[in-house]
Amino acid sequence: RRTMRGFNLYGFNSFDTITNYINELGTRAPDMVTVQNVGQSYNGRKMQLVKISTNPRGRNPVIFIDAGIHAREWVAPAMAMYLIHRLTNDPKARQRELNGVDWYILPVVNPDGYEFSRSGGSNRLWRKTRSKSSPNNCFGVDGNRNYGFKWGVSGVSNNPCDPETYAGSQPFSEVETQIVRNIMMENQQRLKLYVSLHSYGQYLVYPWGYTADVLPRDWKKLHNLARMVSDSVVRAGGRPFNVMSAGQWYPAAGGSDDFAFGVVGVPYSYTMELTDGYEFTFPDKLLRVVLPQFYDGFITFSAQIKREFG
Ligand code: ING
Ligand code: ZN
Repeated sequence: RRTMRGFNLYGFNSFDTITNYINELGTRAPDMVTVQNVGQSYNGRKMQLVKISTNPRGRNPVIFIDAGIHAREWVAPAMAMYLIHRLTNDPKARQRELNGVDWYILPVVNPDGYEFSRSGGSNRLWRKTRSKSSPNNCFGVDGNRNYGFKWGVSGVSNNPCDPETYAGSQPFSEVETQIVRNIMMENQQRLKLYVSLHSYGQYLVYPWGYTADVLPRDWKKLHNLARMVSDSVVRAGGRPFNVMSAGQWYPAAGGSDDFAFGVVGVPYSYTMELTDGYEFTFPDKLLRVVLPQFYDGFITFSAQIKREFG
């Protein structure tokens, strides 16, 4: 279905198309949607946070979703946009997932990398940001190794030319991870659930990512909610998620979910890896099948946040 200036709900939209959609939504539904400018990417793309709320008090628990820290994982921004669409268009959402819970969504954390990956040819599998490091003139940092918690201790490269897991010259060297950190810190008190959307394998993982040897004290709460989310996706016809700590999958430090949990104090923090079987080139034809299935997982997330913090 096509809505709003070329935006394709079941497609991989350009960053500009996504930005236009967001701004139009803010104009059309100002009672529900607030668009906040949160800064500019390394290459100067304007990044906007979509705040969706039907609650007047301004004291509700906040769910923060980000997507697209990894350039090539196109399903993640598509899911974020589908979430925005459903939350603002589904009449049931007002009584259900929006009732008593505010949603903050940043659909493309790494717009420079996303557009580089979209530009075709050998760039399709680009993962990192597009910042230039000196003196070697290589490009990009792995945003999900760049956060300031146990930075660099595992699963990283310190070579700026490594195409996958270069952690950066220091924690938060990247403006894009600074932007996400600032959103978290500004909303620290109300932030109760953070989900970072990726797309590689069907995994729903929680802290700690930096090690396989330690679990958080209340890991069972994290684990049980992830299982409930997975079950609701299965009930909607989707495939189950592999649920474990990120480190049990493979240890990697400097991830956003560890930072949210360990530094910001967000009680529920996850990395959600959407779809399996297609690696980084999930066919757009199948988005209309999987996005609604994943959406049911977010209904389950919000029900728990409302029960516990509403
Ligand atoms: N996977 C994640 C990555 O950044 C991950 C896995 C999650 C690692 C959380 C550390 C913390 O490598 C993908 N596909 O990006
Ligand atoms: Zn990823």
